[in-house]
Order: sequence, then C-alpha cells, then structure tokens
Amino acid sequence: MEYQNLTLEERDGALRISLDRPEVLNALSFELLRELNDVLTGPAAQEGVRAVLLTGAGRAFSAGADLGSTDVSGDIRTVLEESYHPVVRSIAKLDKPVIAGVNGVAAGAGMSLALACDFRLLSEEALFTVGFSGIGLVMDAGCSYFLPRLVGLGRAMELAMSNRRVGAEEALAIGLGERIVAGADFAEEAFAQVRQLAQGPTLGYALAKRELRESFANDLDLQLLLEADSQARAAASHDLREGLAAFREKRAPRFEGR
Ligand code: T3D
Repeated sequence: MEYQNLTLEERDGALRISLDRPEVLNALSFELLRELNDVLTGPAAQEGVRAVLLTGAGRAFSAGADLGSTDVSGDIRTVLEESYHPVVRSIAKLDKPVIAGVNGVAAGAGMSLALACDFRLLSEEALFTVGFSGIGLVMDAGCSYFLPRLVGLGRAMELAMSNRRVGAEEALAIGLGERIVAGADFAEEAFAQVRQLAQGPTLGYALAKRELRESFANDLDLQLLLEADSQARAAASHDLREGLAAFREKRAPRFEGR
C-alpha cells in the first residue's frame, strides 16, 4: 500500500516508520493516524520485522492533533475512539519492541504516541510538552495513563498543569526518555540501534514487553503466573538453545526471534 503521510524503511529486520508531514511538524491528521494503524497491524506485524522505530521527518516528532484540519471542539470522543485509540492499542499489543525516536518536539497527542512506545531514544533536540492545557484540553491518547507510570504522579501533575517544555537532558533525568543518542545524524543512529535490537532474542523481548506492561494491572500472584508462563515459552525457543550453544562454544549468539 502507498502511504501519503508516512515513510517506511525496512532493513536488517527493523522497520522505521517516519511520520512525514514536516511542514506542519508531523501533526496528526485522521488520514495519518489511519495509515499508522494500518502499518502497525500490517507491515510491522510481519514475522520478518523484529523491531520497530517510530520517528518523525524533519525537525519534529509530532506536534499532536492537526489543529488545521481537526475541529477539536466537535465530536472529540468519536475522534479519539476511532482514530487515536487503535494506534495506541496497536503499539502496546504489537509483540515486538516499538521504540520512539524522538527527534524534536513531541506535543499533545504526539507526546502520547511517544509515551505509548516501549521506550524512547532522544535526540539532543528532543522536546516534550504535554500541550493539551495550552489550548484548554486535557490529556488524551493514553498520555494520562503512561505519563504517571513513567515519571510518577507528582511530576505528571506538574507537567500536565504547567505545560512547560522538557528538553532531552531533563527528559532523561525524570524518565520521559531512556537514552540520548548524540551525533549529527540522529535518524540513522537511532535506526542503527533499533536494527541492533532486531538481532536480539526478540521472542523474549515480546514476552518481557507483555510481562512489564501487564505488571501494573496484576497482583503478585498473577504476575508470578505470567512470568512462569512466559519463561516456559522462552525456554522452549530456538533462541534459548542457540544462546546456550553460543555460551558453550564461546561465540556470539545468532538469535532468530523464535
Ligand atoms: O480531535 C482531536 O484530534 C483530539 C486530540 C487532541 C490531542 C492534541 O494533540 S491537542 C494538542 C495539539 N497540539 C498543540 O497544541 C501544539 C501546537 N503547536 C505548538 O504549540 C507549536 O507549534 C510547537 C510548540 C509544537 C512548536 O513550535 P515552533 O515555534 O517550533 O513551530 P511553529 O512555528 O509553531 O510551527 C511550525 C508550523 O507547523 C506552523 O505552520 P506555518 O506557520 O509554518 O505555516 C504551525 O502552524 C504548524 N503547526 C504546529 N503545530 C501544529 C501545526 N499545524 C497543525 N497542527 C498542529 N498541531
């Protein structure tokens, strides 16, 4: 399928999805969100793709809802349920790592998308702003779910109410991002790191993703059961056999994600 608002590149088992409306800082139109969900449930879900990078073209990650084409005072509930929620769920449910490459500003629902990803690589220009309160809205598209889990309740409150901008260093310090990727070519360096991840035991990564995401809703007994279940699957994998053989033979493992 041809995409008008996204650019895709697949290399070495990794898929890079670039939000590609740089003239409006990759603002999220309905069409872009539809295309994004199509990619997350189609090409990104293919077996050959073992890790996904979600990033932005140009100088922004995403400035959030497209304020030019969206009537945010209209039927916003339907807009959220039909356009945003499927994307957030697809990122959470995809059984492989989905990494945000935050190359610039991530505002409003753009920040929500970055937070929905499994972790965030930050360029030195990364900038987060909750954004919603700047135009009199409240957090949506998962922001109020992910933000307190990442930075804690008090910080989430402060960021949501102040709407202030958080740069890369502070984002790293408070848990909004997990790694700063320095250097002139963030797009390439971030993709290289995700391609490296794609060579890992990605079945295990998918199981770890589920364990960690579900841990917030499970009690200890349920979580122990989930761990045992996950470990049984990992223990039956090709990658465990390969990992053990590589250890015995004192060589680097060649994982296949199965
Ligand atoms: O119905 C629904 O969809 C509900 C969902 C709502 C969720 C939300 O996301 S609400 C929050 C929406 N986003 C915002 O409020 C952020 C708006 N943008 C800004 O505050 C600033 O643009 C930034 C802080 C992100 C960046 O500032 P700066 O100075 O680096 O860039 P700029 O000059 O403001 O923007 C550059 C261009 O992008 C400019 O166009 P122009 O003048 O060059 O033709 C600007 O209008 C355009 N742009 C920026 N953000 C958006 C946008 N166009 C459409 N929608 C945007 N969100």
